[in-house]
Amino acid sequence: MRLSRYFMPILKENPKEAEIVSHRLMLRAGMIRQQSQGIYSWLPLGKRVLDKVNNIIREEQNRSGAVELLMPTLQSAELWQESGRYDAYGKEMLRIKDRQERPMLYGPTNEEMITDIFRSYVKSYKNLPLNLYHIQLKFRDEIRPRFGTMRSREFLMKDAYSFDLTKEAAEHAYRKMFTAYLRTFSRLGLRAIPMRADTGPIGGNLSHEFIILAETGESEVFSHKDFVNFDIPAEDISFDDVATMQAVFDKWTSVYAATSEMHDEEAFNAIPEGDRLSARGIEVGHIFYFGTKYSEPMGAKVQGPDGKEHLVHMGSYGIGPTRLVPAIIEASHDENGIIWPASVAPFDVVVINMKPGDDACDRISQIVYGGLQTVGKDVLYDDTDERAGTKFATADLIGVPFQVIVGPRSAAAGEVELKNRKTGERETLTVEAAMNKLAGR
Ligand code: P5A
Repeated sequence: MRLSRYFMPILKENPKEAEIVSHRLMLRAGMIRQQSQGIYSWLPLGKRVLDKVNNIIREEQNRSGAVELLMPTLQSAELWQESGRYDAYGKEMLRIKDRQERPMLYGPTNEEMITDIFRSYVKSYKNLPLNLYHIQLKFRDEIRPRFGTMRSREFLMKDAYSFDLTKEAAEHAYRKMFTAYLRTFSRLGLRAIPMRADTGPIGGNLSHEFIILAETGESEVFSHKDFVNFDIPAEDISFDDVATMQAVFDKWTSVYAATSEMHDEEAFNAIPEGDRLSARGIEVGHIFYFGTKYSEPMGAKVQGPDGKEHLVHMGSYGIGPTRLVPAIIEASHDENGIIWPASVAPFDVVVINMKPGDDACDRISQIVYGGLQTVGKDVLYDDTDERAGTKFATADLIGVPFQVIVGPRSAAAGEVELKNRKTGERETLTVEAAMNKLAGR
């Protein structure tokens, strides 16, 4: 992508409304724009990051055996009247009427709708286990939307829903998602701690929030320090093996961790003082097992091996991609801007042409830009006429992992400078050496 033809509205000044660093940097880097309170557009640079986050989530959901579909944002009130949540959900639900005066709502979550899909098609235990997910916008009329897309009113959620014949099978489904979440957050460059959590309006009594530690987090959390050293389950782990999933779950729940709502002061104080972690955190995922809470009122039953009808046991599993993007920035930035983990960086490399119009600079920039694209890299080519200082500041602000700096003197000698955004390390290399180094990453 040539920067001169891209749309990346960088702000020079710090936006006044931004209270936390991720919000400030997302606005300054031209990633998002507020359209009305708690409702955002994702501008091209932000959209690239969001897509990469979604793809990692999708890969790990698929790996664990979940199946993707897409449900609508608008739902009929009838479904929610069946489950009994239409009245219970309160003011957070945006209620709408269509032209026939039929009550509709903008979905804050999809337990009812997925249960309706399930009951319409699945009639036998032979089609279980089943886990269906989608990545779709939600709306919750939060009292206090704040911190940009960290807590917004319209936000993206990956929500998965599992269906099983028995409680035991449903608990295995829960542990599969638990494992998939550990892998997902790790691939996003985050260390998330699963914590026993309150279930709120979703219901049930088994629930974990996945929390990443950050000073600006909205949740107060208490845990054992050991989590920092736990191994992340490997890519080839067997999701279908009950004992394997149980072992991952047991390990990751073996030491104390809880949010303030579930905090047990006595259990926490039993941890040796030096191993206690009392901090703030950001909830990036939340999983629930709620048994027959929805299948019972909505009549979602399958025929079991005994020939009898059984209510299905369900769980639901949420991740907030539009919250994860700022959460990643909270965890990874410096005074000059964002430092993206390679897995979600909007571009892999930015080629900075210091003097567009100079033959050697144009030629070498083009070789690097074209060559790296050929080997599958996402490359941003800064071919604009901005001053050198501005170009460097922009490259640092948007946090692309590598910068290839093409200046007139080095270009004439067939060399470029390669800068690592994270370490700040710079080295002068021949064009070929720089390209080989970047292509190999
Ligand atoms: C689980 C999936 C649920 O809604 N039903 C379907 C269950 N869980 S939850 O905890 O309420 O939300 C899941 C995740 O969505 C993100 N999230 C938000 N992100 C941005 N702004 C918000 N206002 C917001 N509310 C929830 C969080 O990542 C949460 O863990």
